[in-house]
Amino acid sequence: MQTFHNPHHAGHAGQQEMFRGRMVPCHEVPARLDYVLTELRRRPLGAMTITDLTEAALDKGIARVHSARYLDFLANAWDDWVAMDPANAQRDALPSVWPLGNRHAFRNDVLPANFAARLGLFSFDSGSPLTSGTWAAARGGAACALAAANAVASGARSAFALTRPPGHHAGVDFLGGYCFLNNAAIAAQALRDAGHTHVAVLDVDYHHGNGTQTIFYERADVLTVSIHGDPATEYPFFLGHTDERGAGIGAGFNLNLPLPRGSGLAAWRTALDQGLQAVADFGAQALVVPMGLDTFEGDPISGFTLRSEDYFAVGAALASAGLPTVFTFEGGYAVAEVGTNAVNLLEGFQQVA
Ligand code: Q9C
Ligand code: ZN
Repeated sequence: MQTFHNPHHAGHAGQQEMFRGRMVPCHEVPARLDYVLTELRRRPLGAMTITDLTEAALDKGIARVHSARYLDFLANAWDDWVAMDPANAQRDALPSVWPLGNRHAFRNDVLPANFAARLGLFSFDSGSPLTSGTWAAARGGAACALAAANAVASGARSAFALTRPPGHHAGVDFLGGYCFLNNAAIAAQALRDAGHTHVAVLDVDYHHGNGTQTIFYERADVLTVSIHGDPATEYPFFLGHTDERGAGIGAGFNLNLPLPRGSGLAAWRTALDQGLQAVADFGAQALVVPMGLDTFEGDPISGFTLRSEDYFAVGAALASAGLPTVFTFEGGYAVAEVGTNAVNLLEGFQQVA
């Protein structure tokens, strides 16, 4: 399994996130990726590569998923933030005002001239700091996702996009949940564009993959499945329920498998089998796995109880789908264990594949 890793990831380094009325240290830190790289060097699964995708190919792949208005905002966000106040150069950009979504509240069609308002327009939480290196890091991650999709489209059994910030909470035109560009969606769309007629996304991060769900919600060519903490009590709260099945021609092509906080391996594996059955029934030709390791028992912000050794079986079950598979690195905040857990999953996959 070839790994594409992102040399720009460490430029995205938030200081603090808002949590219940106070600022707390960021959970989504550069060391997360370093632990995975270190473990992959100790237990190699294949070549480790930095992608040499052209800027033009990268722009094209990103624009297949995200809106021009949002990309323009992201590309200029840091400069606009500093232009508001030179002292902002020392502070992360975080939103503090939002337009809501219902049509009897605020408008979202008029682009505010004020950057703080624009930041709110394109965000859904105050836990996702935007920093000087965020755009380069997010772009580098999208490049990894595209390179991984290209490798799989060219015949590789699997490929791993090892990058941060993560992506599965980002939508067509919004950031949130530590995510800016939706790497998994970019990979899925690239697989479609490479000729795979049916692409499935099976999201195993602890949190519902709201961005990916909304991106493909009205499409029948990309099945989205997510196993996650019940949004009644767990982030991102406002999406991820079982009655969200897709809309229009996409009706029937979204499957949510929420589990109560506290769920362990047995319940989780039952959900995984349901998800894999849906992928098989769909007739998927390729699979994208947004790979969050925040289902781990030691995760500081999550509520499932998978143990490190359980991830071998998770990887093996994913391999049993028998599909060309792209993995994207998503959550997992038990920093010292995230490398072991990620490589356990990928090694479990590779041993069966
Ligand atoms: N103090 C991903 O796993 N809220 N995103 C956490 C904890 C945000 C998780 C609050 C969680 C986002 C990619
Ligand atoms: Zn997560």
